[in-house]
Amino acid sequence: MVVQDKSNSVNSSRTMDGSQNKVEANILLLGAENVGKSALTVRFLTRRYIGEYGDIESIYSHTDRIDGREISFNIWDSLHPQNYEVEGYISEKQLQWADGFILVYSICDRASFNVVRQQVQRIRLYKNKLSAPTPIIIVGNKRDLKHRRTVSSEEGRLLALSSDCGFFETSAAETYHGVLLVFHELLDLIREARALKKGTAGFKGIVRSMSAVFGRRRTE
Ligand SMILES: Nc1nc2c(ncn2[C@@H]2O[C@H](COP(=O)(O)OP(=O)(O)OP(=O)(O)O)[C@@H](O)[C@H]2O)c(=O)[nH]1
Ligand SMILES: [Mg+2]
Repeated sequence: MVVQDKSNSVNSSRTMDGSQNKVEANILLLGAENVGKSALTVRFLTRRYIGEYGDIESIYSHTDRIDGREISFNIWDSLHPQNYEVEGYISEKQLQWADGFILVYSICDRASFNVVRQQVQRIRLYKNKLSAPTPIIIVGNKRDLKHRRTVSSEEGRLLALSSDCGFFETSAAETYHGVLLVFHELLDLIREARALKKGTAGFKGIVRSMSAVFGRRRTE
């Protein structure tokens, strides 16, 4: 198992004119075994589908330019832990590290859909103190295996709707474009969440300085 350790995300850096030019996003792929987490990651990074990926857990860094802005993706392709009593276990370290989550299930594997359901709940529970909702995209993978489908698109969409997540069905085996959409949509959600957080922080700052002023007046 190879896990490259990285400190928490550096959100952005500023150029000389003050505009934010570089964006960094930590993306964590979760889900049950064999659902295609590595296939999706490798598709996004290399555009290729190689078929077999082995039991490797890794954090990959990948830089891209989107709409003239440099985007630095850190992608943690996780392994589903064995022998944990809690179904859908996510470690504290993973929860802290990630700016956004891709929760993957296979449309042919109902048990993997239940794992995603548990993982959404765990993330929402852990992060519910934050002002902006944590970005999550639910992905039903192996769409090419329609004849073996056991989870309907509606069920996937409903879970996403009820838990404020994005939703895609993809086939890492068949398309690069669909996979690209998933990562780009998550990046958009991460940037929106950061903007929202900044707004709230600004408002909290105003409230704090007002109460400081009123506090001082009372003691004068
Ligand atoms: N038909 C089909 N097979 C897929 C697809 N995505 C992945 N697979 C296959 O499913 C198997 C598991 O894929 P992985 O990407 O290794 O799955 P994983 O979730 O990373 O698995 P672990 O790392 O062991 O938890 C491999 O044989 C892949 O080739 C897909 O979209 N369609
Ligand atoms: Mg894997």
